[in-house]
Amino acid sequence: RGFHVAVVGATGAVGQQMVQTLEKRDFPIQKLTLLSSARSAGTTVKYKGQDIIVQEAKPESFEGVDIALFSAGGSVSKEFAPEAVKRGAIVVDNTSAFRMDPEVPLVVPEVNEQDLHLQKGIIANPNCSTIQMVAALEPIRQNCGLSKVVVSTYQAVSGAGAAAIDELRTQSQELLDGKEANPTILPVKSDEKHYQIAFNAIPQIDKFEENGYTYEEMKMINETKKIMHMPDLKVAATCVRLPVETGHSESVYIEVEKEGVSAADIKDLMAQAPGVVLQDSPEEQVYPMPAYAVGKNEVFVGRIRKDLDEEKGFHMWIVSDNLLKGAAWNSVQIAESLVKLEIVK
Ligand code: 11C
Repeated sequence: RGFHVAVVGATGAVGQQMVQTLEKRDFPIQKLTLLSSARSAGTTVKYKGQDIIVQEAKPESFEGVDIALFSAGGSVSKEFAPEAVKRGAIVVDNTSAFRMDPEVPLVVPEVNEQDLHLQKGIIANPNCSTIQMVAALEPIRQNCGLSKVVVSTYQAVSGAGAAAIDELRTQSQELLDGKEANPTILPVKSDEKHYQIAFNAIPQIDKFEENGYTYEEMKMINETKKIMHMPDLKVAATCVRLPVETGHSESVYIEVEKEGVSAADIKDLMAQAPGVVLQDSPEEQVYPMPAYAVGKNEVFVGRIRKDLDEEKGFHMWIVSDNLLKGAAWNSVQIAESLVKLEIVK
């Protein structure tokens, strides 16, 4: 016995990881339907040694589907997620299309798995940089309270999709060969200007909002408050793209509510936190790094220090594979929770 699972956007950077994660976790699948835009339809994707042909997504594609994992862009989700729900599927959507909809739970299982019971057909998977941060912050909130978060990110190009990975690779080689960079994708494909990412750092991820923050920064701010059920939490974010292929890193400053918390207390919390691995041993140069987090489902935390001026302030460094915990693994983990909680039967 298993479920009919559909992956929408199966040929994308995240979609491919979703298929691989379903296979690695041995998710109970009776039938797997792989869907994409017309452009990528007809290609094949391997699942358990079999070549599965990717089909163009149409409303009828969702007939009989129990769980549909979407990662093909917001417009595809807006068009097809309601069609899937109409046909009885539960949708786990990895785009920003429905995240802030009050009717849609926004879930990181380590933080707010019980919100899944509120679902009305669509469940949203948060933004990658938000997921890894809240997974680490939730045990601190539970034990010490949390009043303020200031985060600066160091994000990998794979967050912007397969074309951005190609751009980093091609451009790095061109520059090493003494040629000129010819950027066309980053920071935002549809924006007027494009900048070199190889050997550079770009302080723009997604479009600018009227308040001077980028959409990525506002996602981190708004999604964190929603997932942690803390509408009044003070959150500020600065999001930066680096020439790293996969693995987002974050420098996070927090202020707790409880008096007398030490860095050792925060380290103990991280060592016990579900889905989190503590890598913090300065004397042995042990700290998280994206190159070593790639391919792993966990969130890695280190460099935990008490602020030198603020008694309740702490600094930490949080790293995770943005395509796995930040996207594919969190989506499959939500699907596993749906089965465990008997929301899909
Ligand atoms: C990035 N965080 O690194 C973005 C990608 O809202 O799911 C994920 C976009 C999203 O570019």
